[in-house]
Order: sequence, then C-alpha cells, then structure tokens
Amino acid sequence: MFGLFKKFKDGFAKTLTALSEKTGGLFGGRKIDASSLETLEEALYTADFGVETTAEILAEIKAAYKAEKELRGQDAAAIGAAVLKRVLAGAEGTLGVLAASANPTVIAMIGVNGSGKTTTSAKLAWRLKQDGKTVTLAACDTFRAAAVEQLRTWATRLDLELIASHTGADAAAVAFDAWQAAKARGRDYLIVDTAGRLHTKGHLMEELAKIRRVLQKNDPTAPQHRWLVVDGSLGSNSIEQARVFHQSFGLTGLVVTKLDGTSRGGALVGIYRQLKIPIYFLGLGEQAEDLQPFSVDNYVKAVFGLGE
Ligand SMILES: Nc1nc2c(ncn2[C@@H]2O[C@H](COP(=O)(O)OP(=O)(O)OP(=O)(O)O)[C@@H](O)[C@H]2O)c(=O)[nH]1
Ligand SMILES: [Mg+2]
Repeated sequence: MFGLFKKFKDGFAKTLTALSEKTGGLFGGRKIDASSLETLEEALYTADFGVETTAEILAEIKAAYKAEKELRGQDAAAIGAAVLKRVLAGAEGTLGVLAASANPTVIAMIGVNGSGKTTTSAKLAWRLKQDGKTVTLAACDTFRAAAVEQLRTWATRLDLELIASHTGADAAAVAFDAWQAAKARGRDYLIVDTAGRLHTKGHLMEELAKIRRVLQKNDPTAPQHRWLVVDGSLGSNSIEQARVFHQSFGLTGLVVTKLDGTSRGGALVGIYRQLKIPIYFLGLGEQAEDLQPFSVDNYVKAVFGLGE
C-alpha cells in the first residue's frame, strides 16, 4: 500500500540521503565504475549494514558488473535489495498468532534506559485499538520518577485504558493487578511497560524475572511476547545488550525505534543477522501513527531508493 510505503520512505530518508550523497547519487541511474563500487562499499558500511552484509552486497554487484559493463546504479540498488531480502528472510514478526490462545495476550516491553519502551507501549496500544482490539496498559516502570505520568499522559491523549500505581510501588504487583483487570474486562491485550535497565545490573534484571513469575501465577504462558525495544540510532552497539536480555528472558521479538533520526538505518540488518529474533515494529517518529509493522519489502525499497 502506498501509504505504508510512504511512512518507510520518510522514516529512512536520512539513511537514503546519506547513501546517495556518499556515492554521488549512484542509485540515481548513472553507470557503475570501479570507484563508485568503492564509495558504495564505504557508504553501506557507514550506514551500519555491517561487514558481512556489505561484503555480500558488493560481491553480487561486482559479479554483475563483470558480466555487464553497462550496469547502472539502479541495477546495483536492485541487486543490493535482493541480498537484503535474503538476509532478512524470516525477520518479519507477525502479531496475532498467539492472540486466540491467551486472553489477555501479554506483551512485555523491556530494554535499556531511553530506548523507547514507554512511547512504543502507548503507540502499540493505540494501533491495536485502531485495529478493533481491546487493550490495557500496565505502568510497571515504578522506578523512575515521572515514568507513570509519562504513560498516563499518552493514555489520556489517546484514550487508552491504563492500570497504574505510584512511583516506588512493586512493579510485579502492578503487573499482577493489571492482568487481573484485563482478564475481568475481557481485554485482548495487556501491554506491560517496564523500567529501563542496564543488562549488566543484576538486581534490575531480577525485577524483570519477578514480573514474569508473578504474571505466570495468573497464566503460566504469560508474558507471551517478550520484546526488546532497541534504539536503532545506536546502531549495532545494541547487539551485545540484546544477547544478555535474550539469555535472561528468551526474547520473542524486537522493536527498533528512532530510525527516523539516524542515517544508520542499516543497523537493523546487523541486529537481525546476529540475533535472528523477529522484528515486529519500527519506530519511525514520535507520533502515535509512527510505529509501523516491520515490512522487509518496504524497508529494502526505502533504504535503496526503489519503488514509487
Ligand atoms: N524520533 C523518534 N523518537 C522516539 C521514537 N521512539 C521513542 N522516541 C523518543 O525517545 C525518547 C525516549 O522514549 P521513551 O519511550 O521514554 O523511552 P523508555 O525506554 O521508556 O525510557 P526509560 O523508561 O527512561 O528507560 C522520548 O523522547 C521519545 O519521544 C522514535 O521512533 N522516533
Ligand atoms: Mg519508559
């Protein structure tokens, strides 16, 4: 759909601009030559596509160039897009698979400080509501002062149902109560916002484990989704923290945020390549509608300037 693609196109505009500036507009249609191949390699690397993916893209473009000296930039972009699609095979998360089996289906947002958990929780609740689902939000960041208010502000603005306590309250108790409320009201989804924590801080990681244990008293399969919210503008630096979160909680999905603000939009390729955890949504801006379901097709077209 054009509207969806436009979101991706706008969201990845900085990445595309950086790529085309560095390569002197290579994807615009001019002929490939040895030096443009070199600048392309550098540009892909700078945009954080990673060493392996960059090498694979270059190898295929070089092979095509060897066979066809009249190869144009657009052909190179199409080859790059095909490689990316192959690398990202299986990367699209599909929500809803579990939705019929668990009521409510619980989605826990976890991650380091400032990655976008609270914003993503609100945006996702709004999106599900637009889709006709019923949703409860649980304000389980009781650690940071003003965290509950931040989520409440979103909930008020978007008319979302919120279960919250006060700063300093037991986060697991809030999760338990929120689940009970969502159950009693027959809600489809419960979205649990949690406090930001460094993956290296044991006691904070233990709090997450407690939230999970307490939710499991209500439903042994909860939280069905354990999503790591990753700041995409930090690039591939997020891979190591993701590994640690994955070891502790068995992540089921990723949300990559702030991709609109960076020219390193290739980072999600490296993140997926290393972790092989499906990406459900991308954060492409600060408004509610800027949380977009991850589409490999749209992503690939947007970063390489293909499509309408
Ligand atoms: N441009 C842009 N900004 C975003 C996006 N997602 C989140 N932000 C901004 O990033 C900042 C941090 O977002 P939060 O949702 O508060 O992050 P958090 O993970 O809940 O932070 P803590 O609870 O402190 O750990 C806010 O200013 C958000 O508006 C995005 O996709 N694009
Ligand atoms: Mg937060």
